[in-house]
Parts: sequence; structure tokens; C-alpha cells
Amino acid sequence: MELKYVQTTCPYCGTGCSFNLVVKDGKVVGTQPYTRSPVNEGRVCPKGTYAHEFVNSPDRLTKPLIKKDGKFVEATWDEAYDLIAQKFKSYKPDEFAALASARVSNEENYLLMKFTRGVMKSRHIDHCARLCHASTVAGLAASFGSGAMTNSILDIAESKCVFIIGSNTFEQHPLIGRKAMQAKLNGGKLIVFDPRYTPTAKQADLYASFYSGTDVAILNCLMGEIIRNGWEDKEWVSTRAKGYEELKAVVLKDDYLPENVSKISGIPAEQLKTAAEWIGTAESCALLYSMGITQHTVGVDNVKSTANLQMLTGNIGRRGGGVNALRGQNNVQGACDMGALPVVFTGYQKVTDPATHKKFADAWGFPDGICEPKNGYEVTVMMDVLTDNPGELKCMYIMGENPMLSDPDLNHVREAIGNLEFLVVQDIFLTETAEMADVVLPAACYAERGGTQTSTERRVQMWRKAQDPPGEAKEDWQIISELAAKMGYAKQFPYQDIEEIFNEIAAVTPSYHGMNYERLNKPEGLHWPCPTTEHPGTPILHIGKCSHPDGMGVMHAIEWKPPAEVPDEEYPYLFTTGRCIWHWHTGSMTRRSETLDAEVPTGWIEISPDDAKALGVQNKEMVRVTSRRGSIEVPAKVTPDIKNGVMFMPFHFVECAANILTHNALDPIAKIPEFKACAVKVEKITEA
Ligand SMILES: Nc1nc2c(c(=O)[nH]1)N[C@H]1C(S)=C(S)[C@@H](COP(=O)(O)OP(=O)(O)OC[C@H]3O[C@@H](n4cnc5c(=O)[nH]c(N)nc54)[C@H](O)[C@@H]3O)O[C@H]1N2
Ligand SMILES: Nc1nc2c(c(=O)[nH]1)N[C@H]1C(S)=C(S)[C@@H](COP(=O)(O)OP(=O)(O)OC[C@H]3O[C@@H](n4cnc5c(=O)[nH]c(N)nc54)[C@H](O)[C@@H]3O)O[C@H]1N2
Ligand code: SF4
Ligand SMILES: [Mo]
Repeated sequence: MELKYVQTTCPYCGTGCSFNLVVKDGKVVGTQPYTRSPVNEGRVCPKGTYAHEFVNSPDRLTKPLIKKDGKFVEATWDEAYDLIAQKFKSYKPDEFAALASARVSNEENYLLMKFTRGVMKSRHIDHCARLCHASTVAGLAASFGSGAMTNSILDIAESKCVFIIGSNTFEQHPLIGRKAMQAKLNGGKLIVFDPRYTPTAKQADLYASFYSGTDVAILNCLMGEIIRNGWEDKEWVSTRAKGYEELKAVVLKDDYLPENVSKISGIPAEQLKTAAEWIGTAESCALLYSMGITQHTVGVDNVKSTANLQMLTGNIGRRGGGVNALRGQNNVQGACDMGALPVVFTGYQKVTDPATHKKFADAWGFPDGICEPKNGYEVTVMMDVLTDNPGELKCMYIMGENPMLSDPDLNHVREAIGNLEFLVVQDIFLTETAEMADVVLPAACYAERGGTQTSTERRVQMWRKAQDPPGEAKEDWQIISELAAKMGYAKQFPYQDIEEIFNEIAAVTPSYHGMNYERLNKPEGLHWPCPTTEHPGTPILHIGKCSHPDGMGVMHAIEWKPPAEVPDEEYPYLFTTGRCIWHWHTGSMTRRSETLDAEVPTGWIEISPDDAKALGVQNKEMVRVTSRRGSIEVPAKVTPDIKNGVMFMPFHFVECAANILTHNALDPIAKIPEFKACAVKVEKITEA
């Protein structure tokens, strides 16, 4: 039988690798390298290698489901649409909220945004970027006028010093990790700061382990050392930055001397001094960060501090430099670009700006207008409103997210979602969240459609259809368009194919203006901003000037604050969470992938040998972990790779769900939860 190869981009992380899907008898059966993408040059990580395995899983959703007397019953699309349309129409605009998805295309996120603001006229749309890089979008925008990764992935290999803080790049963005290794092989230094001795840390020339939640103190300390030694880039600071004097006054305080920060963070003073010297004296230094920086009640402060360091050393708008915020999901950058956020339309055009509001109202042509020009609720705030102010939000439409496992404090989330009158979930599997829905809609997956996605380096690339969706499942854009038509808005959702949606996006979005499928249909895609059809795209931002109207970068003087919940007598351990290379978030896809699931079949908690000894716990023994929010049982992994007093869990596994324990304390600006620090107690489980 003949095999067909279909080039597409990876549905997992924001690196944006390409590979070929191998198709046999109309079904995806494997992956093969596609060597022409400059991002990964034919290489992929395990998730890319096995990205075909979940596609034809027997438990893919194939028919719409309607809940009757607490049980799901299969329904036709018409029955499902009729019920949803009738229900959706019965709510006032702001009783409705939508969650868009970093898993689906730009076009589909744009449509759900248009549906929410145009059809429902609601202000409330958000997605998992809130749990992820909301701090980046706010923090980097305040620093540079644009909230995106400043340099490109290829550029990292050019750097003379790569400083990774709060990113386990080799496991979570493996093909970006490869660029950091290339920098090292080219003679650059690799510095990794992480509470755990991760696979990334193991490659470092200098590794420092510290207590979660002390990043601002550490970064201030590095800046203080750089200034005291005269290693700052005086020209950059005097001609391109505002706020230097205020920053200097804070970072030179005695509190941030290496000896004092050593006490807060647990990093020996000598290591802090060496890191400052390497960063301060390198010809170029690329800073890479991810969730270790953003997922804190001080997430925005942390992000601004990374920007401060990179401005201070003149590493903004420079090759081999930059603040490289590694965006997580395959299309989380795109979902943000498409305005699936409660404060902006596409391209970060503000909802509250009257001219922008009018622009979208005019472009869309809803005869009865669109949502008010007011900001809506963030997903974390939606959950609080649902529990604290019942009746204010009544109905939700969730496309491609699984908050019942991914949001903090799951007991709280269960109560919140339980308070909804009507919930629609559109997914490829019957997830923990879908179980709670009134109607479940079966969606096509990445291998079953076209469309575009935007990777962490702002590179817009295409997906290509390799097989038909299973059963009656439909592409997300078709579902949203058909539902809009049922609700009386066929004219505003007239799309015959997904390309028409992209052209509409390009027309209303300055940074995507110059893009079209013809230009994108090549191995390297295009980086936004790309303002005209002649423009080559922009791999590196802020060359010569930043994106603020006056062109200046803004430094922020920031003091260190501890996490919202710190260990005490009752809950004596610092608890932090994250991921492993084999699994993806709530496991809906990777746990249905035979190979990946076989590698890592369940969760664990990392405990240092000293702590394990004190607790009387052996490796692989079950322990009970309890926080102020709940309690779980999980096998212990006793490892010297974690600091005494700190414990780590991946959040992929429903049977030992880390988010039962986590804390829904929010950064005041970004509204991101503190996934990276709370307090727990741990007990050995003794036979009854
Ligand atoms: N295999 C795999 N890859 C993924 C994902 C996945 O689920 N699986 N998810 C994707 C997504 S959406 C994202 S957002 C990225 C996330 O990518 P990463 O941010 O790299 O992943 P995490 O494991 O969440 O956290 C990174 C590191 O932060 C450290 N850390 C913990 N507390 C602190 C702290 O207080 N300060 C600092 N500086 N570091 C701390 C942890 O020890 C951990 O090694 O990964 C993407 N890639
Ligand atoms: N404790 C803890 N919790 C965390 C984090 C942490 O570090 N620690 N990290 C947070 C971060 S950074 C993130 S990004 C979130 C992720 O949180 P979520 O986005 O909720 O997690 P996923 O499991 O990726 O959920 C995506 C869903 O989309 C579905 N899906 C896949 N493809 C398609 C498609 O084509 N169409 C449709 N309609 N559905 C599709 C999948 O089956 C899955 O149910 O988790 C957050 N939660
Ligand atoms: S590094 Fe990311 S994009 Fe590349 S193959 Fe792995 S999961 Fe996919
Ligand atoms: Mo993420």
C-alpha cells in the first residue's frame, strides 16, 4: 500500500517544529522527519516522534453528546446546535464566558473571540495563557511595549552566554535546548538557575539551586554586582532606557548583597558573583525563562526583573541577547495574538479604546452591535466569581481546555464549574471537564485540518490536513461558524474554508497584515510583525528602539516579596509543580499515546534524601501530601536532584492531581496563579 507524507507542525510545544505525518489507507500511522524547517532541521523530541499515536485512539469523541438525567446520550449535530442556541440566547451578555484554546489554530481562536464578543456580546473570553505567560504579556509590554519573546530560536545558538532561569528547556522545549547546546559548543557559557537539578541544569557550566519564589532577590543581586563592578552597558542605559536611577537605588541596597541574598535563596554568594560576572562581561547574553518566573503572585515583578537585567547589560535589540520568554503550548502565542484575552482584540488592540472598538464593530457588521468596550474576566477570576458571587456567570463554552485538571485548587474549580447552569465543552476526548458538561462537541485534531499556528518566536506556520476526522467530529472553526449561523449570524460567519478566516484576521491585525497563505506556505513561515506583503517578517524585536511610543525601554525598581503561602510548622515543605518530557499537561493526549504512557505511567513527588530520611520514607513508597486545600496520595521519588525543604510534582496525572494542592493566589496584575510555590505537609502512609 502506498504511503503519503504530509508536512505539518507539531501540536505540542511552542517551539514549532515540523515533521511529516505518514498516512496509510487514509489514516495517520506514523511520523517521519521533515528536514527543511530551520527550527528543528528534521529533529524532534519524543512527543513529536509519537504525535500520531493519540490521533486514532479508540476513545476519540465521534458524536455530539447531550447530558440527560446525569448521563451522556449521543445526539445529532442539529439537536446539539438547537439546544445550545436556545440556551445561549436565554442569557444576558455578561452571564456568558468562553475559554479559547492554545491547542487550536489562530483562525479558530479568532472565531471564538468573534463569537463571544459579536454573537454573545460578552466581555468574558480568556484561555490558558492566564495560567502560563500572562505575567510575560503584562511584564514585557510594560518594559518594552511588546509582550513577546524578543529574539528568535536560531539566534540563541549565536549567544556567548545563555542564562536559563525557571525553564527546564531540555525537557519542555527540547529543540530550543538544542540551540542552547549549540551556543555552548560554540564557546558560550551556559548558566542554569533552578530549584531542581534538572536535565537542563546538568548541562550547565554553572548551576545554582535555590528556594522557589526568590527570583527577584536573585536578579536584583546579579544587577547590583554588575553595577558595582562597572559591567553595565552605559550607552544602552543612558540612551535607550528610562528608570535607571530608581532601579540602581534598589539593587544596590544591602539587602541584595550576595551574602544577604544567599540567605534568602540558598545560593552560595560565590555562585551569585560568578553568574553576575559571566552575564555582565559576555559579549552577548540570551536570557531564557518560562514558568519558574511567571507562575507566581509576583510573576509580573519577576518578568520585569529579567527585562531589567537584559537592558542593564545592553542585551535588548542585540543578536545573541534578548528576553526569551519560552511560550508553552503550540499556539498559545497565537491565541493571545488573536485576542482570546479579556482586554484586547487581535494584535493586542485594546478593547477599551473607542477607536479600536469601533474598528471591530464596523469590520464585523453585527446589526445589533458587539460587547461593551470594557475589559472582561480572566479565567482565574471567572472561577472566583462562580464560587463567590453565584448567579453572575451562568453559562460557559470551553473549547480545548481542561481546567478540571489544569487550574489551581481543583476542589474550588469543581465547585465553580458545578455552579454553572449550562456548560458546553468542545474537545477531542471526554476529559475531566467534559464530564461536567451539558453538551459535548467532538472536534477534529491537528492532523485533521489546515490553518495556522504561531510559535514562541512569533513564527506563523501552517498545519496541513492528513486524514479525515473520526466519525462525525468537525473542525473547530466549522463548529463555531455553524453554531453562529444557528443563532442568526450566518452573514457574519460566511466562511467556506479556513483561509478566508485568515484573510479577515490579516485585514484587522497590523502585525499580521502582510501575511497570507501563499506567503506562509513555505518551510520557514513568517515572523510577526509583518506589516506589508513585501515585508520579510521580524525575527528580532527592539533593534534600535523599543516598541513603546517614545521608543524607550522602561526599567522598573522592584523589591523582593515572598510567595503568598510560605512553609510553617503545620505545612513545613515548599511545594512546587511542573512537567516532565514524556507527558503533556492533563495527559489527554500523551496518556493515550502508547509509547509515552509506557515510559511514565503515573505521577510522583520528588523528595530530597535528607527529607525522606526525616519522614522515614523510602523511594517509591506511597505518601500522603496535604495542603490547606486538599490531600492526595502519590509515590515518593527520593532524589538528590531537589533541594532540602522543597518538593516537586508534575501535574499530568488525575490519580494524583497536583492541583488539588496548589494555591489560587493571584498576581495582582496578570491574575496568574502561584503554581510554583505553596506549603504542604507529607506523611508516610502506614498500614491501618
Ligand atoms: N513535555 C512537556 N513539554 C511542555 C509542556 C508539557 O506539559 N510537557 N508544557 C508546555 C507549556 S504550556 C509550558 S508553559 C512550558 C513550561 O516549561 P517550563 O517552565 O520549562 O516547565 P515547568 O516544569 O513548569 O517549570 C520549569 C522549571 O521551573 C522550576 N521552578 C520551580 N519553582 C521555581 C521558582 O520559584 N523560580 C524559578 N526560577 N524556577 C522555579 C522547576 O523546578 C522547573 O524545572 O512547557 C511546554 N512544554
Ligand atoms: N500545577 C500546575 N498546574 C498548571 C501548570 C503548572 O506548571 N503547574 N501549568 C499551567 C499551564 S502553563 C498551562 S498552559 C495549562 C494548560 O492547561 P490546559 O490547556 O487546560 O491543558 P491541556 O491538557 O493542554 O488541555 C488542552 C485540551 O485541548 C484538547 N484538544 C487538543 N487538541 C484539540 C483540538 O484540536 N480541538 C479541541 N477542541 N480540543 C483539543 C485536549 O484534549 C485537552 O483536553 O496548565 C496550567 N496548570
Ligand atoms: S520540541 Fe516541542 S515542537 Fe518540537 S517536537 Fe518536541 S514537543 Fe514538538
Ligand atoms: Mo503553558
